[in-house]
Amino acid sequence: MNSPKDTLFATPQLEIAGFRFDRAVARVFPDMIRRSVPGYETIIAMTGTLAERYVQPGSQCYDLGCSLGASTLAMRHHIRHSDCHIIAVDNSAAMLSQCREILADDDGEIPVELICGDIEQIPVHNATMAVLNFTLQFIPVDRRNALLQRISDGLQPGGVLVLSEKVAFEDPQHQQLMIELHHHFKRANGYSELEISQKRSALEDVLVPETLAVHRQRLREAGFSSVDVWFQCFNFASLIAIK
Ligand code: GEK
Repeated sequence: MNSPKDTLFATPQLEIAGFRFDRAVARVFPDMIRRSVPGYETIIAMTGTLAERYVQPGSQCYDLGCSLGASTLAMRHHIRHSDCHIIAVDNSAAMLSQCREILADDDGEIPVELICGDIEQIPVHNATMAVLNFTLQFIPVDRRNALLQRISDGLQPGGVLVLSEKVAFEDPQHQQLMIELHHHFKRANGYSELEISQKRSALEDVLVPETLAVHRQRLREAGFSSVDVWFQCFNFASLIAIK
């Protein structure tokens, strides 16, 4: 997908406000996420592979924090049953309106319901697949258990949750190494030191990473019987959790 270049943090800002998913971000989002998240494109492609395997006839799929609908499109084009339904939710009106345009140009046959709303309020039922692709990290830590419990309760036995997150590490030396390697990745993708440091400040307290151990335990407590990492590059990881 061709998208305008992300230059949002290219010029010095006197005060860095907390990061928000507004129109300026929605406009450059595909470029921003591709140049910032190592493995993003692989994770999206494999979401399609997982949809092919896990989505059952007559069931629902949820893309929670859908942004411009990349995971929705991956599922839509790989689900093997025409009687399924995808529910894509985001609370950014700017993201949703652009997502709506992208979906209008897509020829997939599976119906997609777009909801501008809070994923903490959306009922989940009769699901065989749910995707939280780099979204849980924006939910306050003390509310993450409740959200995962609701998703687990709404999944059929055998259903899958794909949870992708920026993660933290207990070992301070390893944590520092992962941050440096991630910054190297961003520099190699054309971001300047100023852009990297201003974006980092904007995400402080907005995006809160946790360790993989915390994610695994939370998923198990929410009722997932099989939980493990299927993809990781530096401090970005994706887990498969089977109900
Ligand atoms: C992708 N999954 O391309 N309710 C609904 N949406 C929310 C909430 C909330 N409480 N909090 C944050 N969001 C996408 C990428 S981006 C990841 C997801 C990133 C939304 C927010 O508006 C944004 O669109 C998305 O979650 C996170 O696969 O930018 O790092």
